[in-house]
Amino acid sequence: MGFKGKICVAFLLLVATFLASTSSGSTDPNQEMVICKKTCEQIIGTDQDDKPRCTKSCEKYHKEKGKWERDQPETGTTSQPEQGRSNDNNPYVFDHFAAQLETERGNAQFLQKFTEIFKGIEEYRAGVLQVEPQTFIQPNHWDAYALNYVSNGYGRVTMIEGNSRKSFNVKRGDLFLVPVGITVYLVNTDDNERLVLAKILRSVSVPGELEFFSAGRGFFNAFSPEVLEAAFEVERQSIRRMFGQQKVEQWAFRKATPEQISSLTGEDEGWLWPFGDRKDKDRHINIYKKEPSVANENGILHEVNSKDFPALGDINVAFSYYNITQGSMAGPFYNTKATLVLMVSNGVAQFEMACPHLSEQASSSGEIHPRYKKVSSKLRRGMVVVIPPGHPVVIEAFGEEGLEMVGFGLNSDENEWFPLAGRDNVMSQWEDVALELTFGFPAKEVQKVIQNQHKKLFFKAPVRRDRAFA
Ligand SMILES: [Cu+2]
Repeated sequence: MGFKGKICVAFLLLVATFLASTSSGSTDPNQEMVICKKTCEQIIGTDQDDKPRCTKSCEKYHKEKGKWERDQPETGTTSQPEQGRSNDNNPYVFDHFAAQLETERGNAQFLQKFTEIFKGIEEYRAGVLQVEPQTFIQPNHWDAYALNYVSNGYGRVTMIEGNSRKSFNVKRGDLFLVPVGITVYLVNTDDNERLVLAKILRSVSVPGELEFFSAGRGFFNAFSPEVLEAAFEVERQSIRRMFGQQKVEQWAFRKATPEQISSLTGEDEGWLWPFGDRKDKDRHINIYKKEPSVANENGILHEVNSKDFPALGDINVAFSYYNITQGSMAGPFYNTKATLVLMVSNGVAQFEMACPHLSEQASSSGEIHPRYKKVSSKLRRGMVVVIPPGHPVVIEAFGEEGLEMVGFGLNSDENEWFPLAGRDNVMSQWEDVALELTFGFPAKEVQKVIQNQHKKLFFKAPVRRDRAFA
């Protein structure tokens, strides 16, 4: 029995309502909006000030979604999934994280395991950790590497590696890696802001199964008292007082006093082990430390890979952060090797992706064309889309605000991404003859199309009321 403990009754009700509303097929849009708003109250959101913004984004999302669905042609696209997990038509979209643990002081939520079409990334799990102000998370260790991106708030992280201890402060924009099995504790040091971490874990035991171990949660209780007496060389009474049954009920999130917090905070501390035979790798970095990889009026891309932050090599994940201007889009582009897990942290997105997998399924019923199915969906804050390697994709900031997305590239070792339009696009390197033989037109005509756009990656999005290609 591991990290499966308490699930908030409210959340169960929420899920039950959601499933009941969707089991009969399409969801009543009003009902869906109610659920979205409840989600703002209960699971999504970063701080109190964010709730009205979240609620407003539900309204926008449903308005845009309704418009978008009316605009969709009858065939050739897959629809928005209506359940908490990915649905059969669109296995790439996950519409929320499931709470594994919900307490007054914070919660931990994970996406379902990656299976079937996501072979090759089964070891990974995506999650979100939310910690209330002035809250301490008791020391624990996991059977997984954990890469954390601080998407809101302020905290202090401490890791124990053998005889050494390292503490550092984190804030929005920081990435930090907790190596597998290393004891870590964490405190939200702020008085008002909720600390929110977007997480990718990579299991080393059973693929995709996560187990965590915490002394505060009571793993010592699994042992016979006489064994503990012998191990600690103390009397039974001390053992009872220290590891007694009442401790089992305590959960890892604990309210800390201002005095406790101030004694836990301070400057970043280095390894205390003087002769460090361990790799003294930096465990944290700020994504804004480096210049953005791409920046123009339509968007900014920040990327961190294992060259910038060697600790990422341990988990084989690269990080990216897309900030797409309102009315703009990113792509088309594709990743050579990595599977990109994109989480919407703000705004409403529409993605379109060319997928040969789903069209293969279609071809078993005799249909051969089109070879690539357009997979598309609207995404709002708290939703996740998974883009497999090689798949061309476009992400558009939809609606009335900009779009922010946190991206984790899984199996990123030696991964590259290539634009398929605009500056540096793959086709711009092709020889004229290759262009002619591919498109069946003189190379000059093809060049006119593929070299017209001068921007890189981020472009102005189409005007949606005039859907020439819908
Ligand atoms: Cu596919």
